[in-house]
Amino acid sequence: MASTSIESRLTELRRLLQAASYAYYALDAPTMEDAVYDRLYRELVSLEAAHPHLISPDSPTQRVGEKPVERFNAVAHRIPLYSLENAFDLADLHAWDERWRRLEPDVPKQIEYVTELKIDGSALALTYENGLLVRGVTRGDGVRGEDITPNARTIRAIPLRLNLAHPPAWIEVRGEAFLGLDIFAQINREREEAGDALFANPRNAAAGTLRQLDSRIVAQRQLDFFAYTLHISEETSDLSLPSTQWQSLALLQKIGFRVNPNRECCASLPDVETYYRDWSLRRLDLPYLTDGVVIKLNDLDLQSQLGFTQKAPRWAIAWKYPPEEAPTQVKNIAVSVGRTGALTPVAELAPVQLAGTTVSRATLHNRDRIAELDVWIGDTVVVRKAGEIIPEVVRVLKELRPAEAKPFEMPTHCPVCGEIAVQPTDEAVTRCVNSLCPAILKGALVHWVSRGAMDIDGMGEKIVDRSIEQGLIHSVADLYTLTAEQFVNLERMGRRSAEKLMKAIDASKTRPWSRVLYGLGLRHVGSVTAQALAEAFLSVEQLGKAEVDEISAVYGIGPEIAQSVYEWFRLPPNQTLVMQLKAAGLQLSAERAHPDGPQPLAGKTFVITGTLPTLKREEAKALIERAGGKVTGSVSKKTDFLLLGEEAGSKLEKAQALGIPQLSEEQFFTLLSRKAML
Ligand code: 0OW
Repeated sequence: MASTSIESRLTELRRLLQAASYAYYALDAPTMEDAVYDRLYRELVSLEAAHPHLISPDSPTQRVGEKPVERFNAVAHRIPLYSLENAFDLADLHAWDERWRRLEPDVPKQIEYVTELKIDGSALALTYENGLLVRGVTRGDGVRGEDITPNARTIRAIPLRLNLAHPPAWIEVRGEAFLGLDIFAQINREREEAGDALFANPRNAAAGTLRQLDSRIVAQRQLDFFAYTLHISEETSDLSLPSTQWQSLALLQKIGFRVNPNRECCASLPDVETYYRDWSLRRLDLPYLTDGVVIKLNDLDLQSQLGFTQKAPRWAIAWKYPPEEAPTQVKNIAVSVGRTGALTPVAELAPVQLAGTTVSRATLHNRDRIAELDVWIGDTVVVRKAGEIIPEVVRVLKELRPAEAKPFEMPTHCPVCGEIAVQPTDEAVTRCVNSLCPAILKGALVHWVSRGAMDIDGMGEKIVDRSIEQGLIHSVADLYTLTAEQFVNLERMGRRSAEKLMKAIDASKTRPWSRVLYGLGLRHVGSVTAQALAEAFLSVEQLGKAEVDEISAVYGIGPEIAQSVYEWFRLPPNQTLVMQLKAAGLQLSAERAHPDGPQPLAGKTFVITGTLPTLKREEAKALIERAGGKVTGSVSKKTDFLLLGEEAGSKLEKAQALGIPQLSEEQFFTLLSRKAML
């Protein structure tokens, strides 16, 4: 193609893709099938790859950075990013109204208020110059925030270029970045699996994600965004200065932003109250968290006359919804033992309706919390679920304590294995430290076979439980000495599935060293940390010999993790475990222990998508596995290559988003032969 026609094709593709994104995100009215979007996106990617000098910053392919940044710079907001005064009941709302009216007594009684749902996320300020996104800054302390532009660019609901033919020199847009409830639950499931701490609620998860140094992780988290404030430097032929908040919201949508649709322009405070009451229940069906209603005087001139207090605008107020709380009775307090041996007291409750769900258990966290609450078995307590997905006991209604109530004592021994439980001095948690404790062993096994670790299909929780109960397994190494007969003897395990399970266990021996390290379940060592450690220490011997400061010298590894790793390798049962795994032939070093023929793809994970020119998918899979590689069904940050055929699906976009290299079949063969010659 001649360069002009390439340029015009590139411009056309970008325009088509941007229009489709605008319709999908800003108007909530998709105009293009995903498959069509994928095809155009793929064409744009390959055209840009062939002509990198023609890539423009607003191209949809430029949303994800290549590698993590060291840190974010602090930036002063051009206009402070204020917070909001709170109202907790109708009286507070009227008090606010009287307060601002005392400052502007000439304002007529009858004026307009705009009501917006208060999104429970993290505020973000975006700057556009000549219509292009140039900066994204977190709220910070309201005066200065962190410049997290690479992360803002990954948020699909934030346009890289404004939908304006003649944009003003400068536009600033503010809004709330947030995580939908189902995305939030999925992120916590992944963190649970990775042994990382859970996010307490979507707000923390959004704020934490915005400040993530690696924008590829941000891109995976699918942050969303609702805009609510617009500042412009001057009018242009296609952007007139708004005179009300209502017009501002409409303009925000027009120029390319997602604006919350559940907004209203109310003619009086009683209408505001109606809106607040209507949404107090309806909001529980929304796919994102809200914690109140933001009420703003609609007239922008009046807003600027009223101005701001030290911390918030005088012309707006947040009428909060009370956290979801309900009283119920504590029937019993049970202690569960988690994968890390932590003894967690849980209140078993009389079932109660809370935030649209039936709650019958609530965490009591640890011994200290129980003492603080002074909760007894039989007490009536108030349970709360205000955005935190795990309900918790807030307070005890002591005046309702029945005569038969009994105080609860945290057990001194593990309820599962009977060994002494310890409470490290600097921790609130009580922990079982017997690495052979069935509860710990069960957690260790479930973790070991999980997808992110050794990925052993067919070893479900039931089989894990039965294998432990019947004394077949005392450590994860025992998996590799079991015979099919032993599995067959587990009730309801047929010969075929026993054989299949044996194959899956055997196949897990090719998992790379980093996955084995992650599978061992060292405290604070999630999958990302394990990868970093395995790249820094190429074998288990190297890591086992390393001093704390050598370990903490690895990028992203803090002293706490380093200490935990150092101590783990000095516990005799763990040293025995490592020896057994080595004897079983697992990958305990980055180089392949016993290569049987060339292993040019050892430790590499592939995803195959689309129809390859000559190879069938099964053939490609066999080639990869014979060369020591692994094939998985979905693209993730653990994927090393995407083997790309025709009519590839959305896996391509995800690979793009994660910066994962794509290979044509031809490049794949070259890789096989080239590496084989190394
Ligand atoms: N969270 C929200 C929201 C909203 C700003 C304008 C000036 C001061 C507050 O949905 N819909 N509208 C505003 O208006 N702020 C909101 O959230 C605030 C921003 C900073 C702290 C709160 O998250």
